Amino acid sequence: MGKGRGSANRTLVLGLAALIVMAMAQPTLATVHYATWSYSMATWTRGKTFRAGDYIVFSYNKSLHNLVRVSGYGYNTCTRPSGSLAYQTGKDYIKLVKGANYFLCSFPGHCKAGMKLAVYAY
Ligand SMILES: [Cu+2]
Repeated sequence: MGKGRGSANRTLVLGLAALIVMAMAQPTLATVHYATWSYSMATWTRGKTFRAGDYIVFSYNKSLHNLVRVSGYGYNTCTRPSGSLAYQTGKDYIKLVKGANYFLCSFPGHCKAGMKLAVYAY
C-alpha cells in the first residue's frame, strides 16, 4: 500500500518536472513587423528588435516596386543576382533568418534612392 503511494507520488513529481521543462523550452512567439516599403527605409529599424523567425510584412504598390532578398554585397552595391526570386505581391510576408537579412527593390534606380533594408536578427 505505502509502496504504491510512494510510486504514484514519484510519478506525479516527475510529471510536474517534465511539464516545467516543457514550459521553459517553449519558444517565444514570433513578432510580426509591418513596413511600408519605400525610398526612406534608412531609419525604419531604429528602436526595433528582430529575432530569427520574426516576420516583416512589406506593403507597397506592386506595379511600382518589388522585393528581393540579396546578400550583403547585393545590398551594398544595389545589385540583384540574376535568377534571384522577386517578391511582388504588394504585401509580402518575409521570415527573418538568424543574422543579417538584406532586401532591395530591383526596379531601376530604386535601391540607390534608398529602397533597401538591412535587418539583423538575433
Ligand atoms: Cu521600388
